[in-house]
Amino acid sequence: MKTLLIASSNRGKLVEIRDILNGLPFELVLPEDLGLHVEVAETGQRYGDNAALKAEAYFSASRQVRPEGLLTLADDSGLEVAVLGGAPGLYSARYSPKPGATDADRRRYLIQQLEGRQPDGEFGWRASFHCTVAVLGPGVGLRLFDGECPGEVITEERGTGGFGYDPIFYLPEYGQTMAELGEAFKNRISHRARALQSARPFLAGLAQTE
Ligand code: ITT
Repeated sequence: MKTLLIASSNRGKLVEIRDILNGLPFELVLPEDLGLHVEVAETGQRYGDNAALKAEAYFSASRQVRPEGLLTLADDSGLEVAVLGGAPGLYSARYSPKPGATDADRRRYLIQQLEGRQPDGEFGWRASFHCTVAVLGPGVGLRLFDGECPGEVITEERGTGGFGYDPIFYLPEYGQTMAELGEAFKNRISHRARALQSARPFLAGLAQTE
């Protein structure tokens, strides 16, 4: 079975990617399984640029394990809030001035930025999650796949599932936050699920090749 390296250091993402890609004939490996520690400067201006930077860095590091390198999949994602002009967007993972900030700190910081701003949604502030997945490998040129999931940011934290901004990201359609949906359902409708669903036929094709 072919190996697919999941190029991320975010545990929440790793768990979800593993679940969403379930059923594809790949052995999924994580950087830690291979003893790889890769730091990537996310200097791109778009999710696709950063996803490509991550895929390239991990693909290149995977040559330590196998000379031709491993097929590699990276994810760059973020939350865009309309009244904040699309912030935190590309900076979602770094959106708090506090050193060593946690996901909870970033959620609090986001709510602070929204204080005093008129809600533009039915329940809070209109927002959407974005994800771009990059795939790169030996003899496989870079491919990008996008996914989006619209919703609203609310001030009350609800639910314990998922990670990041999930407890304050409300989906009016389902009457729940992303953290209340449950893993299986989030992994059908999330921005990451949508990006990976569109990558699936391409990945399935690669699994057939020698
Ligand atoms: P890697 O680069 O190692 O994959 P990262 O956390 O730095 O991990 P990103 O630069 O793509 O990854 O930042 C994405 C951030 O956007 C993430 O840290 C969360 O704060 C937020 N985010 C992305 N997807 C999310 C999701 O499904 N639910 C909640 N928050 C999410």
